[in-house]
Amino acid sequence: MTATTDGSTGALPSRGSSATDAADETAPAGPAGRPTPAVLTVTADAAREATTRATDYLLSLQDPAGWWKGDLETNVTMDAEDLMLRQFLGIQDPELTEATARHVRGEQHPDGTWPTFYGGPGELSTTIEAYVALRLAGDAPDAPHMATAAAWIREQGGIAASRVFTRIWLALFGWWKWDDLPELPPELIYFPKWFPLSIYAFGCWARQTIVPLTVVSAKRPVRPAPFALDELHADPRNPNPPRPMAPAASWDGLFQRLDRALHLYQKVALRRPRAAAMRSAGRWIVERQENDGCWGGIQPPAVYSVIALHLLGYDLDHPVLRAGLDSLERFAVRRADGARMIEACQSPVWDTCLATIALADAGVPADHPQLVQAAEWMLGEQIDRPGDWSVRRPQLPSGGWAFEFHNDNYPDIDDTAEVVLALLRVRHPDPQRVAAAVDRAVRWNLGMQSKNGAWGAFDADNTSPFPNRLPFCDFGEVIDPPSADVTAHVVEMLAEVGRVHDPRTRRGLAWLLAEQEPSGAWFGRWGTNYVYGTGSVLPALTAAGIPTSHPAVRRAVGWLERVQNDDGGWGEDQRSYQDKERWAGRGASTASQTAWALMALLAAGERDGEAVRRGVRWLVENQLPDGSWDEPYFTGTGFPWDFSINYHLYRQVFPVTALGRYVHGGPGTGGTAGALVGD
Ligand code: R03
Repeated sequence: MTATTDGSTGALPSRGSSATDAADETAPAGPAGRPTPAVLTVTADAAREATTRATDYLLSLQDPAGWWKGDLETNVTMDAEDLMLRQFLGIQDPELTEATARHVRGEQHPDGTWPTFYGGPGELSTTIEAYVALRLAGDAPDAPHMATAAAWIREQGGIAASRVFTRIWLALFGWWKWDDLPELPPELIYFPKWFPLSIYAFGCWARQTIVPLTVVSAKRPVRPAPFALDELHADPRNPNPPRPMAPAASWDGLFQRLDRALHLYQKVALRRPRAAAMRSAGRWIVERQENDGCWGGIQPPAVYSVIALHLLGYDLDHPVLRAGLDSLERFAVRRADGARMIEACQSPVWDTCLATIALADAGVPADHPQLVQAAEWMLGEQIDRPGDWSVRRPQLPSGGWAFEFHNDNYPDIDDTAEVVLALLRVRHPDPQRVAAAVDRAVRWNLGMQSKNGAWGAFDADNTSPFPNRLPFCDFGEVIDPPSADVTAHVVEMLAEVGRVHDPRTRRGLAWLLAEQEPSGAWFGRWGTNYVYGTGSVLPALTAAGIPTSHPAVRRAVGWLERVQNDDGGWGEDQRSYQDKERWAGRGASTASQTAWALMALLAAGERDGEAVRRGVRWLVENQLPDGSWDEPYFTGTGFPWDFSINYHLYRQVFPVTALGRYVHGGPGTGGTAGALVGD
């Protein structure tokens, strides 16, 4: 379906004078191998044409059911763990194994390693898990690609230096000792919700993963594989050299000694109470299985829940395990060459609300059938029952949205804010229904505000300092504290529903202003990194009435201008999470990050500035003939540095939003949208 971007005959309303007097310049070369227009003058015409092509492309991606969903690309531990799970359960499938192995092989670097993001360095645990997967697929240890990988693994310290999750997988096959892993007692399930190490003190993803792992850790299963992994030890004679204990007076030292005590307890634990704890954990797990069989819409709880329930006696053909295994198979994506890639999770709600905002801001009419269909689908996804979040908010009525197709237990504040912003942009045939849904969502998000005035992603006040101290927690984040990007999305939502003066909005705004870094940027928790944080916050500030002349806005504009690349784009490498001095705002230009910077600058009133003109030109020059953009770089964040995501729709939806706002103005450019729902 081809849409003109403003529903008229295609001639868009002329813009202000600014973009039409852009100097004619010969465009520098675009991406290698693609013809660059002989002379590209970035004028309103070029931007408008690019917007129309991109809008038509994005519209063409919508599913007939009304949603959008881009591949959610992460790293090969997802694929490796799928093969290890099948091996452990004895449900290997030769065709699946080979298709998965083909994907894993294809991601290996020439130096034998596997990275966690495009262009990133080899990562030890990822490389170990990929190596094991290929051994399970039949690759010989003396094959060149395997021998190179094994040599690198040994140089990095071998299995002993890998993360706990990796060593848990290896312990399932006897390749690592359970005694050489941190304890996770199933009695954890009994801790009251106010206890600092209650399972509700953990982020929701960690909670859903740890509960099943307490069962696995107590059961200590070993199902030997048909080969050893001695080649992965730095010293096979001493596979697990003793690690120095931290000083007893330190938190780490305390928790290491607690772990030692738990190891002793594991040996003497009374059978009946422990069995009762494991049964409680089993019930907790089954109660949280989603309608489609998954757990939390993400891979880790699903794989560990299937293993835990199997160890508790559930047969593989038990409806719960059948549904669990089927849900994991739905995370498999077949690439063009038949290779099979496993997604860590899926993002249809997130992709659909972002696509709707993009298309509306790019001039697609508010009553365009595809936007109405998207709104209809989103309305059907609103969650109307309590989840784990209600442990901290027992009186709060539900009304949020989750990230995935099926994840009623764990709606998130970010998706809820963005879905509201999307719904406000669509003229739905039943406006009362939309208003009621928006009202429930706004009340839920307001109710989920943390004590400090800001918002986390899945829970309120999920800030306990203790979970991070556990020896088990050596990967990713295990708590869900408020972040600038989520808080900004909520403040922008509150502004657009007419709650600018609500004291809770003002507290969120005050928190954002206090969170600004000395550089002028904001940290990005769920997107990479400072460009994402700043791109989220500036539109929120101006939507909430902060003038573009405000010092905080001016400092952010200055930072964005300083980090703009010579080619006019913006990019920020994952290394920004490791070394902010060197990498904050630095990296190869990408479509999504260039768009985030433009969204920030447009919100700051910089539409006529040089930085915006150069950024728009970068998007125009790097757009492909079909209206899309390439983006091999990972610009999404699961866990800073540890787990990066390439949301395949980001490279489309954000450039459409940025170009749309450049061409049309409107929300996010200092303009104000109509308030649908008042106080
Ligand atoms: C930006 C969007 C809005 N946002 C939604 C973010 C969802 C991001 C994907 C979540 O996927 C996960 C993958 C995971 N892996 N490992 C863990 C994990 C969690 C979520 C994990 C890490 C440590 C522990 C438990 C699980 Br402990 C691969 C709000």
